[in-house]
Amino acid sequence: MTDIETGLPAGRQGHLHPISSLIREVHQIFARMGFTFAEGPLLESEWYNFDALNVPKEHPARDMQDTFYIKDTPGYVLRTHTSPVQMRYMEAQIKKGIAPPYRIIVPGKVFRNEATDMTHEAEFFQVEGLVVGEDITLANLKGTIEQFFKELFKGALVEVRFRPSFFPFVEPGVEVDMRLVGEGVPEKLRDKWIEIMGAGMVHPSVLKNAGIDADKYSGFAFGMGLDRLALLRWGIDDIRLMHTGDLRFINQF
Ligand code: 2U9
Repeated sequence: MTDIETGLPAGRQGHLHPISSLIREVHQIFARMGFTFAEGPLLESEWYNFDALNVPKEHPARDMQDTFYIKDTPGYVLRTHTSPVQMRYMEAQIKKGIAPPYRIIVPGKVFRNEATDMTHEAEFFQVEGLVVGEDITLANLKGTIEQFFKELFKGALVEVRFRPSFFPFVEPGVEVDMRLVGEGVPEKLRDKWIEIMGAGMVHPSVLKNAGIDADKYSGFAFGMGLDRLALLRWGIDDIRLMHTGDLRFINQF
């Protein structure tokens, strides 16, 4: 017997890494809400990674301690978030003469120059989202995020709350907490508020940098760490396991 998708002998066809299967699941949920998928380069210009996103020149995130700069390509960095992809997407749409509404979901690897521990890695995966249109509000953001977690943690009652926060590319910015309630929720997670993502209304300067009329259009954006989401989803303790390629870990999925 051979596997119909891979042509490999049954039982030898392998399986998806937990991060890959999570990206697919996230994509499917957002696709049902009308989002499409976008990707972009890992080596990114400082303009798209920082300037266009309203991150000031003297911002601490730009420090050598936080960002990997590339000697051979001055002015380029290993992207520290997937946000430059949304920037490139909006710009490309405008150039093609396609006005909002836009709805995209952007998963991908990002890099931070930092010490690793149980909950931090120098390379990790993010998924970000962007919606731009007329009369888009914080209420649309809340509804979208609630729907997403409801579908991701099926069988649990999901509550979402916002706390005010700051990110240069959004105004207002919020930290998003999630709480899972119900019998089916693992003891470790049940009834606890968990900080799960950052989000906010796209800063008007960011829309303008993409060539969008910020008086006519508004938008929301959100970002979360996929590795952290995978830890929650499957009750994994150490984020570093995600990138070891250790088969004793991988084969449990
Ligand atoms: C555009 C405009 C705005 C994306 C956003 C966050 C807040 C955020 C972190 C969550 C955990 C990154 O993986 S993490 O460390 N992200 O808090 N991300 S708003 O905002 C955008 C993106 C693109 C054009």
